[in-house]
Amino acid sequence: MSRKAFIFDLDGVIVDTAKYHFLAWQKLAQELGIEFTPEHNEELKGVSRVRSLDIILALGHIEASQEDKNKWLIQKNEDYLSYLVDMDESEILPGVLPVLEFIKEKKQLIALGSASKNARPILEKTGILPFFDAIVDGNDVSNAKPDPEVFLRAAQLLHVSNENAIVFEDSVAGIQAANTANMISVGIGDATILHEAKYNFKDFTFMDLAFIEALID
Ligand code: B16
Ligand code: MG
Repeated sequence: MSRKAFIFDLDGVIVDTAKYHFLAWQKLAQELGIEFTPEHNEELKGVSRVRSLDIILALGHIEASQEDKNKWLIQKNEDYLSYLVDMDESEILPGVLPVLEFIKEKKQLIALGSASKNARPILEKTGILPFFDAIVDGNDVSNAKPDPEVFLRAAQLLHVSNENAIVFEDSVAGIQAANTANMISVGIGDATILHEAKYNFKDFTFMDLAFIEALID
């Protein structure tokens, strides 16, 4: 029996950082005179920082120089990081810790597969960094989801074949990336939106540990 790699997305799966991304993007949008709503924010989930700014500028029909864009990207990230200062283990989404603990108990492997360039400090602050055997984040990949690069790299680092990898994702692009990589995709969130996933759970509290056990056997 070969070991399995359980690959977790970060935002929307382990922690809800979307609310902080929203506040930081909204502040910038306001300064630029662009209306930016929670509905717009949904479209930024799992999307890289650079691409997110392009989407927001397009909403306001603003064409900007690279210099301005770089300045706004730095400003947004500084605002975002200010919301993370007090982050601790209480921000881990319900049901995640028991799943991480169970996977470790069963001597299986755990990786992170996130678009965020702030993934490491978030794992550190929430105290779950030691669970991870490999971390692949926005600093390591050049192709964003739905390109499978982030998950392929994680499986490679763990020396696990793609068929033996299981991906937990809350974004449509992430589910598509997992499917393209021939990995088992598990949608966390709205099953209607994530209908391309092989399995679906509203959140980790709806996931029985028997589900994880069955994937290992
Ligand atoms: P950063 P994930 C993604 O994280 C977020 O969902 C997305 O909203 C964000 O723009 C992206 O990370 C980049 O984050 O600005 O921290 O580099 O869902 O892939 O874990
Ligand atoms: Mg996500």
